[in-house]
Amino acid sequence: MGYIKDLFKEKSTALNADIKKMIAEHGDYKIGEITIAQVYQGMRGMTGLITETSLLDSNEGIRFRGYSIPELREKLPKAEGGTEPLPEGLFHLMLIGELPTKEDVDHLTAVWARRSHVPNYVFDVIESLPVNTHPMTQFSIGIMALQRESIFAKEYEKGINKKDHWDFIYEDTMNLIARLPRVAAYIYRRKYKNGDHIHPNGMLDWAGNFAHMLGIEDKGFWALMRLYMTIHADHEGGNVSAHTTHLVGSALSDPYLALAAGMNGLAGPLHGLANQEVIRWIEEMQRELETEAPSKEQIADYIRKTLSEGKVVPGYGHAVLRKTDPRFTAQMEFGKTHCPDDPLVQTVWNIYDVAPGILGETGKIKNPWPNVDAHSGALLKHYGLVEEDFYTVLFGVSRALGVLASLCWDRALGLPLERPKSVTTEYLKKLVVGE
Ligand code: NMX
Ligand code: MLT
Repeated sequence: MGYIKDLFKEKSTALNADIKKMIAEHGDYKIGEITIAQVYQGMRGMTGLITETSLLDSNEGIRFRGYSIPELREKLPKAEGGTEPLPEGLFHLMLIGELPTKEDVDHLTAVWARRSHVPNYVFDVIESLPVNTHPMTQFSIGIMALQRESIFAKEYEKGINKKDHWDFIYEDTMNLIARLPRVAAYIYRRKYKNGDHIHPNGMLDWAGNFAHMLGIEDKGFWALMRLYMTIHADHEGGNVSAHTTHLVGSALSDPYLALAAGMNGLAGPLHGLANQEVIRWIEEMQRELETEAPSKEQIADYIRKTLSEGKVVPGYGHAVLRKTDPRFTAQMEFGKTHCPDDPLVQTVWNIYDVAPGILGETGKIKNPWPNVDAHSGALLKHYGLVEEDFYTVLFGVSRALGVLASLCWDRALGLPLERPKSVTTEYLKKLVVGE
């Protein structure tokens, strides 16, 4: 048993005991009330899930096991000569609950490199799809094809003790995370580079190797990938991709089935696909205004036009956040260091200067501030990753770290099948008149 697995067993056994005690002593403690409005309005503010890996504060943003993004950029181990955190370190933090040492991170890099082989039949399945199939669809199908490799599914079929579920979910998690960059890079090179594939380099870290397999050797891009893979990994448990992975996993569907389901949610334009939509929206604005660098006045008019057409301004707003997303700020800081003169990056900053005021004026948009997706595409374009319909796949590779670490916790804590109650409007009508 690898030592991170031993550590996880130790931590989860201890938490299991704490939870049993909490339920025994405080099981009836009320943590909120549910209103009819909440039931109709996407369950906003309704606490109904346990997710150990991260916690969101609506004003401050995400904290991973108590650490904010600026803290993680400072404290997580970095690649040799690198400036950004290695996502392996974030995974260790989410799974174990403690900051890793550089040795812990190197261990994970080595484990994932060793487990990263993707069987050829997975590539055959991807090849059977028309090349113009959306990359997120190819990604989800690639993960589904890999499901044949699930150790949990095979062991469950043989018959395993419920106490051991976590062990096989952990094994699948490690194998799946190790394989995802290869699947994603394969889709990228297939779709945009005439199938001219690049072999993995087993000497590189997980994100560095992913950048290498995409075919971008600029070390600034490798740094961006390490930051990108770290900041997109988790956003507590209620977001669509995390919640879906957790829900599907609660049926004891294995990590491949659960992650593919989560990725299908991430592929929606109100969730992860917004990063693609942001770039398309900016490019449409540039085309319409016939300028690469629209002025703030022109941007303001274009935002008003978008709103008047009943469309959303992609990259702005959030279901929970009520301030600028710290993931946006981290990317802005990266841009200020690495590409302050890039016209597209500057346009993103100009939008940031004018959009919140206009969105706020509508009086109905609860959060007029930018989210993570408002910035990422401009940085990717800067380094030559110009195919925006691939951007959500990058988000998905990163998101796997958080949702699969959580799936390990779900099974280690023995969380049951998720099955909330639903009612009809007719039922509520009778309820409010006291029938
Ligand atoms: N542009 C225009 N209208 C908006 C926006 C926006 N950026 N954000 C919210 N609204 C509208 C929203 O559609 C709703 O309209 P209506 O009452 O007519 O149905 C109204 O404002 C109230 O919505 P909120 O309660 O502020 O937001 P909600 O929690 O329902 O939705 C989002 C959150 C993220 C879905 C929403 O802000 C949005 O559609 N943003 C643009 C898409 C986006 O950037 N998504 C990425 C989120 C981050 N991620 O990666 O997942
Ligand atoms: C996310 O990263 O999942 C998004 O910000 C959406 C959310 O938290 O609801």
